[in-house]
Amino acid sequence: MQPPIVTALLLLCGLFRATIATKEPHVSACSPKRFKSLSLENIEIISLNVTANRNFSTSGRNATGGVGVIPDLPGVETATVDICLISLTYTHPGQHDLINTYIGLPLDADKWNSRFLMHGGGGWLAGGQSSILTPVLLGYASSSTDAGHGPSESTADWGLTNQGQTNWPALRDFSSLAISEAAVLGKLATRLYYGTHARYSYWHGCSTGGRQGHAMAQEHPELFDGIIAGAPAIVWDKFAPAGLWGPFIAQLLDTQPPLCVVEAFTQAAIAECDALDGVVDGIIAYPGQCQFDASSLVDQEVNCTNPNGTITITKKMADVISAVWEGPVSEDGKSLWHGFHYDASLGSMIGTICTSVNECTVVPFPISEDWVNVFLARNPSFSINGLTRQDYDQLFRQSTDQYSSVIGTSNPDLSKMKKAGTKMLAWHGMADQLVPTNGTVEYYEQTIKLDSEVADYYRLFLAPGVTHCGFGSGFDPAETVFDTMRAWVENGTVPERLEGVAVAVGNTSATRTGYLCPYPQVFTYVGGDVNSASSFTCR
Ligand SMILES: *[C@@H]1O[C@H](CO)[C@@H](O)[C@H](O)[C@H]1NC(C)=O
Ligand SMILES: *[C@@H]1O[C@H](CO)[C@@H](O)[C@H](O)[C@H]1NC(C)=O
Ligand SMILES: *[C@@H]1O[C@H](CO)[C@@H](O)[C@H](O)[C@H]1NC(C)=O
Ligand SMILES: *[C@@H]1O[C@H](CO)[C@@H](O)[C@H](O)[C@H]1NC(C)=O
Ligand SMILES: *[C@@H]1O[C@H](CO)[C@@H](O)[C@H](O)[C@H]1NC(C)=O
Ligand SMILES: *[C@@H]1O[C@H](CO)[C@@H](O)[C@H](O)[C@H]1NC(C)=O
Ligand SMILES: *[C@@H]1O[C@H](CO)[C@@H](O)[C@H](O)[C@H]1NC(C)=O
Ligand SMILES: *[C@@H]1O[C@H](CO)[C@@H](O)[C@H](O)[C@H]1NC(C)=O
Ligand SMILES: [Ca+2]
Repeated sequence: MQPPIVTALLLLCGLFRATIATKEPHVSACSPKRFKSLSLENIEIISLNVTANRNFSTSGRNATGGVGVIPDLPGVETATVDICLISLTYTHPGQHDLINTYIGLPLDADKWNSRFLMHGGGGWLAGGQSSILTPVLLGYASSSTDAGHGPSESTADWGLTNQGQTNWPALRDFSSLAISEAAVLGKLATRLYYGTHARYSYWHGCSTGGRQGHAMAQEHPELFDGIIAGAPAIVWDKFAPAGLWGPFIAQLLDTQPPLCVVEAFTQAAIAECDALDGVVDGIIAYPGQCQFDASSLVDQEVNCTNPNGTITITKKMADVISAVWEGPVSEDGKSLWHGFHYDASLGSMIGTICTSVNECTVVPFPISEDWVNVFLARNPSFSINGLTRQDYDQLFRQSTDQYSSVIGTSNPDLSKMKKAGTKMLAWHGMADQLVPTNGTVEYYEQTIKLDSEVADYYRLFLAPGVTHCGFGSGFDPAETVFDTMRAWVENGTVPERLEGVAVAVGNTSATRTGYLCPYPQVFTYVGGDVNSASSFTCR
C-alpha cells in the first residue's frame, strides 16, 4: 500500500480550513465527550471507551477464525501507532446479542490521509480490534467488529440458543448487520473527530472478508467507494456443506488416504497437465483444459514420510479424490456445488491424521463441520459417520432453504451498487484449496446476465496458481490490488489488468510479474521468456 499521497494531504488541509476554520483536532479531542453522539437508532450502547494511545503496538494481530492464521492483508507486520481507539459495546434490544466494535483514528489529524478503510475477517471471525491497526498505521480511519463473538468462542456457543435452536440474530450480526453498523459508526466517528467526512471509503477483505465485501456490495454499497473481495466465501449456504463432501465420500467408501497419497494425485495431475498452457511452471493456468483420470494411479506405490511407509493406491482412494475434484453431486447425479482445480492442494478438503500410513482418521474442514453440526444438525457432537447419500442431499437442501437469504450473500442484483457509483474488484486464486474458484465465477456470470455492463463497476480477476487469499507459486495480486482499487476510485483508472507476482521459473528465489485479466478474458501465454510479463496476454 502506498503512503498517503501528498496531493491528498494538501487537499485535506484545504478542506479543514474550509469546513472547521477553527482549530485542528488534537489529542484532547480523543475523549468520550467528543463521541457522545456516536450511536445508531436501533442499538443500545452498553459501554463506550475512548482512549488516546501513543506507541500502541500492532503486534499480536494474527487471529484464528477456525482455519488457522488468517492470511494477513498487506501492511506492516509489527510497528507502533498513535491511535485514538474507540471501543463500543452494544446490543440490539430484544435480540440478546452483545457486539464489540472498534474504531481506530490516526491520533494526529495531520497523519490522517482523509480516507476510511475496513479490513475484513476470516473464517468465523468477523473482525476485531486487531483489524483496525494496520489501516490506522497507514493513515486511514478504520473500524471493525467481532459481530457478537470472539475468536475463542466456539461456534456452538454463539450459533445456538440455550434451547438448542439456531441463534438467528447472532447469525445475522455475523453475516452482515454488525459489519454495516461498524462501517456507519466508523465513518460517523471519523467525522466527529476530524470535522469532515472521509473523502473515500474502502473495504478490503478475503475469504470471509471477501464474503463480507460482497454483502456490503449487495446491501449497503453507499457505505463504500471501493470494495476489494478476495476468494469470497459467497454462496455460503452451499460452500459450507460442500466442504464436507470429501469426508462424507471417504466414510461411505471407508477409505482414509494419508496426505502423501492425496499429494501424489495432485502431483500426477500437475505433471500431466502443466504444459497444456504452454509453460512448465507447476501451474495449470487454463480452466477446463485438464482431464486427469484419478484411477490411472490405482496400484501405484507411494513412499510416505511422517508417517513413514509405503502405501499402494486403491480404487477407493482414487474415487475420493475424483469426488473432491468434481464437487458434491446429489444422489440423482446433479451437481450441488463446484469442485477444486487440479493444482489446488486437497489436504484441507480430504484431511487425515495418521499413526501409520494405513491407520488414518479423516479430519473434516472445521468451518464446514461447524456449519453442519451447529447450524444444520443443531447438535455440536453430530458426526457424518453413517450418513447416507439421501441424508447428505437433505442437509444440503436444508442449508439452502433455511440460510440462503441470511448468509448466502449470493444476490447477483448489484443495481444499488451501480446507482451508488461503488466499484468492486474481486479476485480468486485458481489453486484455492478452501473456496472453490468456480463459485465466484458462477456468481460473476449471474451478475453479467442481469447487467451486461457490470464490468463498468464490478470486475473479477482469476489468478492462476494462487492459493487461498494469496501465496502459492502463481501470480498473486494481494500486494497490488489495493493500489489498483484506489486508482480506479480516485483517478478513474479502469483496471484492465491486475498485477500479480509469481515465483520465477528456474529460480525459486526470484519472482516474475504477470498481468491478470478481467473475467471472462483468460491469462494466456503467447511465447517468449516465461519470466517476462510481455510473454502473456489476455484473450
Ligand atoms: C513513543 O515513541 C517515541 C519514539 O520511540 C518516543 O520518542 C516517545 O517518547 C514515545 N511516546 C510515548 C508516549 O511513549
Ligand atoms: C503473523 O503470522 C505470520 C505468518 O504465520 C508470522 O510470520 C508473523 O510473525 C505473525 N505475526 C505476529 C504478530 O504474530
Ligand atoms: C471499557 O472500559 C471498561 C472499564 O475500563 C472495561 O471494563 C471494558 O471492558 C471496556 N470495554 C471495551 C469494549 O474495551
Ligand atoms: C470451472 O469452470 C470452467 C468453465 O466452465 C470449467 O471448464 C472447469 O472445468 C471448472 N473447474 C472446476 C474445478 O470445476
Ligand atoms: C519408494 O522407495 C523404494 C525404496 O527406496 C524405491 O525403490 C521406489 O522407487 C520408491 N517409489 C516411489 C514411487 O518413489
Ligand atoms: C522416518 O524415516 C526417516 C528416514 O528413514 C527417519 O529419520 C525418521 O525418524 C522416521 N520417522 C518416523 C516417525 O518413524
Ligand atoms: C492518480 O494519478 C496521479 C497522477 O498520475 C498519481 O500521482 C496518483 O498516484 C494516482 N492516485 C492513485 C490513487 O492511484
Ligand atoms: C536467482 O534469483 C536471485 C534473486 O533475484 C538472484 O540473486 C540469483 O542470482 C538467481 N540465481 C540464478 C541461478 O540465476
Ligand atoms: Ca503451466
